[in-house]
Amino acid sequence: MSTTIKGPAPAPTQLDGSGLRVAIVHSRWNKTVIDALVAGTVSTLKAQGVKESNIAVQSVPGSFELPLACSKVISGSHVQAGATATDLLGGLNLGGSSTPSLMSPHPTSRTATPAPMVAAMPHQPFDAVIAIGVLIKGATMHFEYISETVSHALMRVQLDTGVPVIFGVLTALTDDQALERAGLGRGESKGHNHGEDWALAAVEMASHTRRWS
Ligand code: DLZ
Repeated sequence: MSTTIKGPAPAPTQLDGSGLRVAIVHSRWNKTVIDALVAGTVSTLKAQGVKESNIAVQSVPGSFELPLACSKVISGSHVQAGATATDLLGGLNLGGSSTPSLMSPHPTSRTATPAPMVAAMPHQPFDAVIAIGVLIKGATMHFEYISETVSHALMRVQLDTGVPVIFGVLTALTDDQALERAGLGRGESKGHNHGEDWALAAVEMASHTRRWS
């Protein structure tokens, strides 16, 4: 029996992602969690019919870089052949029993792949972009400033461009909160991988936006 009323209800109509192109832009801070979220996102996109060849993955250093990267990915102004979802997943840590502390002073030390730069499909527009980041509160005000700035900026990108930008930025107060939201919980329950919800939101919003255009 369900013990919570939280969470998204299913879309009212059947989703079909087979004709959609979706970009995932993710940060590399707190990489254990990022890897799981990206993997959950990609597998749900594929389960909704999005072709692997129509999923592009771009990494950036931290969450603060997400809005500009999303904007550029949408405008197509950066063009560099790069990683498809498959390439990227080959370098991801998708499981593993031990979960070290997520915090690290140097984000590149958590980078599985050396920042493969996008874009699998230059010159082709994306129907949706999923911005994925993991902010974990530390001792300073950094978390508050970045969380607020990035959420506002991502909203601005989607309103300015008309392309759905899915908010896949976890703002966690503890490591455990972040792990649970990536299905990596250390307790009895592993939690739920929010990447799956973000993929569903991307397919639904991309479909709506095509109809509304
Ligand atoms: C600097 C920083 C810190 C302290 N924490 C995080 C974090 O928890 N999650 C995240 O995505 N990024 C973090 N960053 C890096 C910033 O987002 C950004 O990459 C740098 O300030 C450079 O602009």
